[in-house]
Amino acid sequence: MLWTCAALSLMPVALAQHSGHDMPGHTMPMSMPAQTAAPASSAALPLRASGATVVAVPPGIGETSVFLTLTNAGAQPLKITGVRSAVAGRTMLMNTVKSGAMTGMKMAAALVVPAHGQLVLSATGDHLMLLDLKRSLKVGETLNLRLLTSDGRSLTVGATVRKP
Ligand SMILES: [Cu+2]
Repeated sequence: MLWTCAALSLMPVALAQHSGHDMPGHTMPMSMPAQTAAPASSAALPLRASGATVVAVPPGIGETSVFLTLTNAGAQPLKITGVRSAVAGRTMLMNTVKSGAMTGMKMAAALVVPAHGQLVLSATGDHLMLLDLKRSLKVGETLNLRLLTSDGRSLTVGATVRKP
């Protein structure tokens, strides 16, 4: 099933819609609780993040979207299988999908950064979501996000809270 995601919408009420969509996908339990990350390998990921942005939402809104560009300098594709943040009780990876005239989003098990390539997470495409926010986010503050890969490694990214 598809549902709308205000982060993807061109409408000015985007944020209110985003926060309001308590659709089934958003209430599903995540595959891993935040406390149990896979043991990290010592080898650094050949992965670089840029432009990491957490969309600012009004106080009391419990969820938001994350956009960034990931560049993989390695010869193997890298699968992002999760994201962790101290400010979010739950997180999701989202695919943007089109069904006829409708654009919506659905949960993804993984997002792939191609070998020697980029994965662009944006307001008009695939993205990450932070849910069950534990506090209000301040515009301009930097939040640490930990991106988990399928091989048990992780990349910590500083993401700035910005107005859309
Ligand atoms: Cu979304």
